[in-house]
Amino acid sequence: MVKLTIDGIQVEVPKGTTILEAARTLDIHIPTLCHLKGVNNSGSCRVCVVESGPRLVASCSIMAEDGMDIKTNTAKVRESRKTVVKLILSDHKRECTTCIRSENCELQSLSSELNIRDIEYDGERLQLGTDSLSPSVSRDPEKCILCGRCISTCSKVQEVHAIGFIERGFDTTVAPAYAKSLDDVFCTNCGQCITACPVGALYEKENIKDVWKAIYDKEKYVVVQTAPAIRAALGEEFGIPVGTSVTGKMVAALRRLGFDKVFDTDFTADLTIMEEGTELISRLTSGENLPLMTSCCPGWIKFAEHFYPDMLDNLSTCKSPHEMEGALIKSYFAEKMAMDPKKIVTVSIMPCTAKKFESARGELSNDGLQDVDLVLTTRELARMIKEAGIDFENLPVEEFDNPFGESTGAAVIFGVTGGVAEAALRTVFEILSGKELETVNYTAVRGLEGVKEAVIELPNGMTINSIVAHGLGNARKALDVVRNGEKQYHFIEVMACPGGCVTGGGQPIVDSEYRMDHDIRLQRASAIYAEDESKVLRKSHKNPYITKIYEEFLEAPNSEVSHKHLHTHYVK
Ligand code: HC0
Ligand code: SF4
Ligand code: SF4
Repeated sequence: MVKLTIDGIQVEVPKGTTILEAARTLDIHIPTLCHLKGVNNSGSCRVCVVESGPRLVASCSIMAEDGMDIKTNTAKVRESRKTVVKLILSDHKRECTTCIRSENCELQSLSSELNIRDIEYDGERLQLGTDSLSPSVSRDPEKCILCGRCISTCSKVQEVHAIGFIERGFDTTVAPAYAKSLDDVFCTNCGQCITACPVGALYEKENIKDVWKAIYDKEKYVVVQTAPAIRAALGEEFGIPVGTSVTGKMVAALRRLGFDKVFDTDFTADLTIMEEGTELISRLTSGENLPLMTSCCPGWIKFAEHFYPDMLDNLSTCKSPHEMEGALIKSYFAEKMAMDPKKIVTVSIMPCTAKKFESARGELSNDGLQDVDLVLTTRELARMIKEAGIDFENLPVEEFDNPFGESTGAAVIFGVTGGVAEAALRTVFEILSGKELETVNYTAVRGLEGVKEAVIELPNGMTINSIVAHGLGNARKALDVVRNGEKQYHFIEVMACPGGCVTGGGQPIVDSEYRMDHDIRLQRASAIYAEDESKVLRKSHKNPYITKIYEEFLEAPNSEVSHKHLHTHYVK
């Protein structure tokens, strides 16, 4: 332990605690900008400076030491912080009223908090233009404040290294090497850089106008579906606490926006378990292409295509659940409604920016029609609800439409790391053993450890070895073990985003100050697990609508019809 004084108060903290963290134990607020807990503590912006004796030091990166006398709120400290923020603002494209991050911008809040009213250094600005070629992530370097939070996320957490600092001095900017577009480099479209960015320099490619246009078009029948993780986070955009599930209000809001049907991606998550579970059982029997790797995360798929092309045969051939649902809406559902599938527009609300890229992939289509036409992130949906003047908090609770509205607890946990593995194990155990599971929860695959292992012993003596990785840096660690033949596994779940889809690149952006004391991955996951626990049915194979769709249309898991609509292939 070390003892120090902060603003005249004595405090004792464990060795290795930063001055910033030590101050927080006394409820002393020090503003930050480049700091992002667990990701970036470079101390480069100097907003968090405090006085330590005669020196000003960056409290986010300097450790507390015995005998320190720290002052966090002197005239010198305040002036220094103001100067730093004014210099950042002097080179910033200040269009706050129309900025995508207006009211959710850390620079805007900081400027207000420091009572900055005039910027005496206003001068030359970089004129670089926006990179909007990627179908998922747009980049406006004129709003970038060079904090490096996105770079640390892409390099240290995701280990993709798609972006970095380029050029020097005044010309420094954050971009892919040689100032290429994000569309021209090995970016996985995960969008984790967006949720790390404190300002409006990185944001999703917006498709709101396309969706309004489809809704207004009288000739079109517009069908929406929502991913498991949306319900666990959408409320945050309307001031509802992090970790609150808003499923019924979300359905009500979508109806009021004018969608003709409101379906749940959870239905096809259950269907994925039937298809992928059957694939696992047949690979376990034949011993071929093991381990089976999950295929529902498009960030992970693109990462595998770029960095592990030798392992693509291990991927499940299942399309991701929302793509399966899109395909079924334009076939099974269109047939039931006696409707021309060309008139149907399928819209997916996803916590994910990579789903925008995925939906445009040529192979995710049938008879010349894309399975999913448009993808909106949770943030874009919130913007539409606000634009329509809907009072979200006071909406009634409504139910999804059928035939794609019923789901089990196994489906909703897809939204959190370990969820796909847990859902698959619940079903595969019962099918292979012919016995009812006594404990439904597989806790070994839950939680935030980067790579989790679970060994499932079946009553017939068979063993299934699984691993679960979340975040692409962790995926690398897991895959390298498999590639080097160090260990044998049967099943691998990978989700590109740390925490899984609940903290996907399209989810509401929570500021770095809140994230210092709360882990939003755990908070949103708890909303998902509570929804699972509240369901009467918690295993995918028990969903009666799943039984029905096999009887009426798909025949059997992995049948020829299901392959036509529900399966895909990969690009080496
Ligand atoms: Fe996910 Fe999904 S669980 S990838 O993270 O499988 O985006 O929420 O919708 O499709 O179901 C995202 C979330 C989905 C899909 C499902 C899977
Ligand atoms: Fe890196 Fe993901 Fe951002 Fe692409 S989207 S630059 S891979 S963090
Ligand atoms: Fe998208 Fe989920 Fe994959 Fe993140 S983990 S890229 S949100 S599918």
